Amino acid sequence: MKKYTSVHDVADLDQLVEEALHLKANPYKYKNLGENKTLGLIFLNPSLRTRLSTQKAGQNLGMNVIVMNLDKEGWALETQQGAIMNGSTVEHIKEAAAVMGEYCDIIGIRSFPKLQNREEDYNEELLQQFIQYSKKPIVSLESATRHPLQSLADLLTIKENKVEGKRPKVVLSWAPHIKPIPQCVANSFAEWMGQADVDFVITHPEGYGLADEFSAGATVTTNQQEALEGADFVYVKNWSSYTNYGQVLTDGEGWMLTNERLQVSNNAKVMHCLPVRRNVELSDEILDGPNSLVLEQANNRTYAAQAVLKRMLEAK
Ligand code: SN0
Repeated sequence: MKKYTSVHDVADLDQLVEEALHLKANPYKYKNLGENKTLGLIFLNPSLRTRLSTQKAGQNLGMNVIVMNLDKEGWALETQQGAIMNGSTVEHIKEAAAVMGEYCDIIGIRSFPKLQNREEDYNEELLQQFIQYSKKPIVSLESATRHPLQSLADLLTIKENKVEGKRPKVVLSWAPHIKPIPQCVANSFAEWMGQADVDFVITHPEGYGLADEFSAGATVTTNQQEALEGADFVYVKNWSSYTNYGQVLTDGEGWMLTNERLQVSNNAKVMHCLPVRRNVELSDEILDGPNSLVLEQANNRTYAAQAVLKRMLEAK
């Protein structure tokens, strides 16, 4: 595997899931695979789970791991081709990515969308330039449009918790938030569920439809109760509008999931990628209740990352 930026980079999804579950059971089996190899993790935005789980995944494989908070510790990066750099940017991504490529065997990069210009964000300019100029395998640690390590961990979690022999009903349910949030996690989850053996439903208020390329094949409804009927898994997530790009269109009154709302479900397990705003996105009663899978999802982040890094190390 030369890059891991979306589900489309995975040729055999089932096998990757199996591999991650195998690593969960045997985390140190390949502890020599990454000997004398360097994993560089570059962050342009905050992170807790992605940083720690990907670092741990690299270490489990015997890699040296270096982390840089490029937004705080690096020079201000220029990404425009042909820019006359007489302003606030100090270093062009052409040199920055190329230099990191010299130091690292695999690079992970996190860069959120700016949520100002849809075309710019959805072109994934920063990620594409990193791939081009670093010349090294790139793992997305959440890009402008997707969060593929999260989605792989989510798929592992569903696989571990589903009833054997039953095709589960999985619902992605929009949740309220206080500020504009990227579509990445929702896009990515939808894209992965589209490839998984599940019945997939997305529910959100008017104006929150995801881009067609992500929601294709899903049942979409603005009636949350209807969506929750018979659900086995409910994935809770806020995102800002794609059509009115980056806007918050509603305060989302009534959309926060509660046990009462879940009564129509099939005793659904509840998922969230974290960080979660308690009692805005999700109620305490659910997060602290027996059906929450949020900590197991976070735990599975390590093995999702480890499976991806293992494949990249083996490809060399
Ligand atoms: C990010 C998102 O894409 O939803 C990262 C999730 C892994 N989440 C946020 O930016 C939350 C920020 C907040 O203020 O709650």
